[in-house]
Amino acid sequence: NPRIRKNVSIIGVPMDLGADRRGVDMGPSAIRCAGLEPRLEQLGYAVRDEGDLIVRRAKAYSAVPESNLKYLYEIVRVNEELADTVSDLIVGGRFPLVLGGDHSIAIGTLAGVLRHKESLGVIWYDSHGDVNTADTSPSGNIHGMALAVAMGYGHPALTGIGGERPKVKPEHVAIVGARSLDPGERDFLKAKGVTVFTMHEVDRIGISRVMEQALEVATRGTDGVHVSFDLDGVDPKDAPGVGTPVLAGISLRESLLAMEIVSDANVVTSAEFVEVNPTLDSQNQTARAAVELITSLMGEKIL
Ligand code: 4U7
Ligand code: MN
Ligand code: MN
Ligand code: MN
Repeated sequence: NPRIRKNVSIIGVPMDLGADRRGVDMGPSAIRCAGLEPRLEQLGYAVRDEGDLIVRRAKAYSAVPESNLKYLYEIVRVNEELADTVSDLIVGGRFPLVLGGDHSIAIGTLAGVLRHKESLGVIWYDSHGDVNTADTSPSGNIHGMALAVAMGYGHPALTGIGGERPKVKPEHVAIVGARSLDPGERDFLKAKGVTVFTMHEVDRIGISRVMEQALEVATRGTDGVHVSFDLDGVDPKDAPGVGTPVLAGISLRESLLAMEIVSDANVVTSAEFVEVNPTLDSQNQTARAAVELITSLMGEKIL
């Protein structure tokens, strides 16, 4: 897999401030416990675990509810650190693999990658759109705003993370698996021209054609593709350990095929796997699913 670098760095971000349910901060630990590092080593990668960033507890902070952006300033601080970390790893020739944590950490990951890319494609695998802003969000939870921020929409404290750098362009984004969009998100996605493969398209044309088309969107005119994988994109039967499960989703089998198709395209520059909540899981099933999805993305073949 030539685009994916030989040297992989795992970065844990035990963040749960962007979501209402506590517990997603334990995601990085659960994914490590499911055997991520040895599995990547078996694929021939030189893996370095960079450990976890430090995230302060929710109790120590005010949610700043009047701005409809809960825990704004601690989320900004962590994402600035994440952007710097990811950027430094890329400079050092390493592939950044970020483990969440809630999806607000995509803001920092993408900000770090975009210091090195003029034009980055994004595959956003999720049951949600994550394109709310403070004005449209029904919850004030920043994990539901991360993709909008990455495209440059939202509170300046969020869109400014990582400093001056290109933003993700709507025409280079493909959302896969959407089945829960807020009214303001529908308007936003249509107005900006973001490509959305909802469950309707997955059912109609199948996951393999969806992924081929998503790759077309994310590679046309770009110099790399970032995969942002929210485990709630997968059906809750296969991934029950997530904070905001949405029924009738993409099966784990289809999701593994999706990652294999992306892997075969040799375009991936960076990835994150987010929203695993071990407190809602059973037998670490969702973290184990995450490990299978990661190894598929990183080129594992059955035969
Ligand atoms: B996730 C929601 F209202 N849209 O904004 C919101 F339904 O990263 C959910 O995809 C956001 O898990 C889910 O709060 C964020 C809600
Ligand atoms: Mn998400
Ligand atoms: Mn989601
Ligand atoms: Mn373009």
